[in-house]
Amino acid sequence: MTNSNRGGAEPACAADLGGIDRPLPSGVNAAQFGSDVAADALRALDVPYIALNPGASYRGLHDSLVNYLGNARPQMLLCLHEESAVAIAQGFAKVTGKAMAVAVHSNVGLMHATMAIFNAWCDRMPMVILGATGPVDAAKRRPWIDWIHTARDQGALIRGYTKWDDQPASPAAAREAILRAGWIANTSPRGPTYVNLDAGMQEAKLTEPLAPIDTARFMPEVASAPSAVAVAQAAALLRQAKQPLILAGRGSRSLEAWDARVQLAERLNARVIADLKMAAAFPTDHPLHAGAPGTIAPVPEALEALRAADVVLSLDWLDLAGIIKHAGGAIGAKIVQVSLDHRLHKGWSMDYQGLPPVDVLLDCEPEVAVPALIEALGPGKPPVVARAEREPFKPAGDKLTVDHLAAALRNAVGERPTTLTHVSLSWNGASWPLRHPLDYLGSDAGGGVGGGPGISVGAALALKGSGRLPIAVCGDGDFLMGVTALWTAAHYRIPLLMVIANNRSFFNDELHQERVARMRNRPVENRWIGQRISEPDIDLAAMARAQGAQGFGPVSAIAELDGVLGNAVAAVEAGHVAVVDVRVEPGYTAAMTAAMTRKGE
Ligand SMILES: Cc1ncc(C[n+]2csc(CCOP(=O)(O)OP(=O)(O)O)c2C)c(N)n1
Ligand SMILES: [Mg+2]
Repeated sequence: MTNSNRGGAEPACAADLGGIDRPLPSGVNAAQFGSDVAADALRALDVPYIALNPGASYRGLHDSLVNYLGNARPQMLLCLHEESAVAIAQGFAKVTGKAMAVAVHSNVGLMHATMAIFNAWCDRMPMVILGATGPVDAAKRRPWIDWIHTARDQGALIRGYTKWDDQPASPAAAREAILRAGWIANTSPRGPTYVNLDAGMQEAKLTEPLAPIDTARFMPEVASAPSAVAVAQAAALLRQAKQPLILAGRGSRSLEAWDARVQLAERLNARVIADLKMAAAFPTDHPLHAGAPGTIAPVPEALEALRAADVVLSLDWLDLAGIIKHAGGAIGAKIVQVSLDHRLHKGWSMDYQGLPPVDVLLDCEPEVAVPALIEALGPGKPPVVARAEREPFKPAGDKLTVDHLAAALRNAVGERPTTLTHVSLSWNGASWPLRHPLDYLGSDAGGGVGGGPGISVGAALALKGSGRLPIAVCGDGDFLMGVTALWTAAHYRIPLLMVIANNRSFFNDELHQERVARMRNRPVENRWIGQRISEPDIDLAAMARAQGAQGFGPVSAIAELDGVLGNAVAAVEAGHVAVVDVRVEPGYTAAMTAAMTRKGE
């Protein structure tokens, strides 16, 4: 029973980008500068890529990556904005469970990166971010530019939502810091780490070579396990439960772990709830799954199952106190919580959510707890829940909605294995059954709009060559904020299908304005002002084409959807990035609309 710091599924593939952006041979094969040592340490982390936007503060490191490492292991992924560089690393980790690297320019580059780092932090996704400052030695600074781009305690900008940061003062300390950053980022609960490299240290010539070290010994496997007593207590509660319920929360992309969750649910005959804030964790069309997965609020069927439960097993559910509140407050059930997340909680952001009541805590990852519980429970009765056939999903009405978009998209992909790398806020969990851990990768996690495109490019990179078709469904607001991530996908030939659920609005906030208007007895008709993205309508397909992707649409009629989406799927299968602008009617699912417009909240 161990938690592995190398957790998560293996990368679906090592995408071959090797032919892109090849440097001339430099003939350099020994570390000569501080930044060469940092580059060596990065290679020791075994990160395949480093997503970056360049800057003079790390021109030393940049040179080392190109002319010392030969732009391989890690290979540079040039990004047009730091926010997409970090989002790409988040998407990559969502698939692989592992950190890749990111490099951002001194203070201003890091400032651009902050929202995406927050998303990755809330998502518990590992990445090693390299930044730069200085020269810290003021005597070595160029006038003006080096001064404005030097900041004291730059890590303070992101310390509230990173696991660890450092500003090493020598090449030996930089090597140590980078190894530690990789080790901490990849150790569960995972998250971003930041190493800030002094420009002076990077550019200084080594006075003597650094003594070699066995880098693997500095990143030991981290194992933690729940106590046998706690496992026995949890199993005893679950064994005598009449109406057990499993909250299928954060987990790895491993198929073995997925199968074990299904086995446990069937052994217990437990109802299961999943949620679109988190990646696929349980087959959503399994007869034990209660209702469709929601986003802002669980669907009524899920809440009924929770209210009826006498024992709840939370498999690292990200807001256990929150779902109990959704169910009306105190619930009668005993609660078993499986999570390591409390080890990560800090004081700056409240992303740790409410403090839930817990009767037994299994202080480990669900991947460790589930097999332990299956073993402790021993063989049981066959499931008693009838395997009733569910009604196939049918979009309602004759106006083009996101439900029509989803139905046509499923039609267009047919039996191909797909990964939803991102879905819009308007997405209906009922429209797309999730049957494999890679079927859906979860949300941006920090609620930072604009993350969808970059996350999807990173996920598509990790999936390249795996046989899975990556599909991003983005809101128009999300697309417009993160749109330049597309260029990186086009340049590095990363196939990706992106469909825009284009309601020509920051619609989420129309609902908020409606609620305020209702509460204040003011005209709800005005909810669109300061929200609607029209007059002029933006040509989203042209924005895609401008960056080397194929652009389709706008599609405004249901009858056109099948043909256009079919062509877009064919383009992605031919290796392209395809973006489809679908003009949908504004609207969210009933459960979400009700939760958002409820009085008094
Ligand atoms: C960076 C950022 N800015 C603003 C918001 C507030 N916000 C939440 S959802 C949303 C609208 C997003 O629009 P879109 O992606 O088109 O989705 P829609 O609600 O229209 O379906 C906004 C502006 C946010 N969460 N993050
Ligand atoms: Mg919108």
